[in-house]
Amino acid sequence: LSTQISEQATLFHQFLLADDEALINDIRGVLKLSPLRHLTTPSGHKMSVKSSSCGSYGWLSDKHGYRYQNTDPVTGQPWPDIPHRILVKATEVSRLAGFENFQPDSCLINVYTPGAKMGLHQDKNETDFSKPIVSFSFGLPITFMWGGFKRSDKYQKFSLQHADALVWGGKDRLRYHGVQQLKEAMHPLTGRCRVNLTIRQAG
Ligand code: MD3
Ligand code: FE
Repeated sequence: LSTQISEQATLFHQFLLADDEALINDIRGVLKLSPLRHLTTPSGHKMSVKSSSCGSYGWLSDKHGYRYQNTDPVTGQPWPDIPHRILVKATEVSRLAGFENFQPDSCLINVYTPGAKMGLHQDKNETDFSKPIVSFSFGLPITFMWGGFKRSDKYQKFSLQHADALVWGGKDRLRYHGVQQLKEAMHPLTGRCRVNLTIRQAG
């Protein structure tokens, strides 16, 4: 079952359900090597999500700006590899959405606890906007905001739920998007949090 959000954005409901526990364990393995941390925006605000990355490039935000970097500043080491199962599911779902030749080299892990949110923004630190982005959601549901090409454009709301996969690219690649505050609740696999992966070809 899938929902066509826009011409080049497709939400595959519960696409990851058969592999949910294995995928969550894969993420736990990454987080043992590169732990979650709060990033700071260039303006000096602490982000409400906690983040880490895996792959050749990890996304960072600090007082110097937003960028991708090939080492984790916490460990001084390269980021952990993207777990094979995550790569397989991401390339499989991107092909279903009509994007061939997607070779992910970066996976941002964002963990939301109740109250955490992400305001409307564009993802534009990647080098090739013709490549899609794939997002995986686990645990508690959240309300996703799907906007236009200006921050002030109206947005539509969709629920992102456990084991959902979302793929977008093409003309929709630079849309403003975000998520509303996570509501207090408990999920059997993740506890009181939501885990979001954004899988990208950054370099
Ligand atoms: C549509 N995360 O990490 S993922 C992010 O659910 C981020 O945690 C959100 O935005 C989350 O950068 C949304 C789905 C998503 C991501 C980027 C998009 C949808 C998008 C870019 C353009 C259009
Ligand atoms: Fe984003």
